[in-house]
Amino acid sequence: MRYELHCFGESGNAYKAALMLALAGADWTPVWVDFFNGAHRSPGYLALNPMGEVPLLVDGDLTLSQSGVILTHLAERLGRFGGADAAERREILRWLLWDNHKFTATIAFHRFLLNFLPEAQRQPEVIAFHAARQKAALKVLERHLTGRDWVVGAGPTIADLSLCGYLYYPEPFGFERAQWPAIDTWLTRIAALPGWRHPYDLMPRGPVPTVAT
Ligand SMILES: N[C@@H](CCC(=O)N[C@@H](CS)C(=O)NCC(=O)O)C(=O)O
Repeated sequence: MRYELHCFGESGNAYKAALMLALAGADWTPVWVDFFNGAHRSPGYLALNPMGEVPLLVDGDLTLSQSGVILTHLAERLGRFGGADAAERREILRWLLWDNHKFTATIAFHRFLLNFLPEAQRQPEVIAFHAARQKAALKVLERHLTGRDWVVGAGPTIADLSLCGYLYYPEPFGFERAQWPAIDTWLTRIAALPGWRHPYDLMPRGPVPTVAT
């Protein structure tokens, strides 16, 4: 196998990289991380990624973390989804940074609090805080996608793959596609790309200790 992606099915951050590999038709294999039992904090994993985060890409001698770095690296290596010119690449970086800071960061945490944190530890004020920030971030993306097909330029790029990372998951986290028409049609457009697969079809899953009913 050419690429190894350390991942787990519930990780939208890992899905960004897995989707890139799938859409590009790359030769890759997923390596399951037992995240819900703390495998990302084990000495062995920390030796690979001192940040203790998933995803992690192994490409020969190179070991990379941070989905934005992995996506950028794969775009260069595979010659896909990297943008048409320097101006587009700059714009892609802008959206990757915003995604990591404001969009995915909020959505991923909100979904985690609502679905994976043991119920006894859930705090309504914290959940409400994240719900409000998620709504504000969704508004930004909805406005940007209104009247355009892709986040940057005239075709799909890694900016799309990064931003869509959490938006196909079925667990409830206050995101109803019907309420966000531009995002909804954009997600349909991405899902129509040849090679697209749902996160739970692309990455392995193990037992999850706590899932909301
Ligand atoms: N900005 C990072 C975020 C990665 C991230 O937060 N991954 C989660 C799993 S989806 C994680 O490993 N969290 C462990 C932790 O925060 O301790 C990326 O895009 O790769």
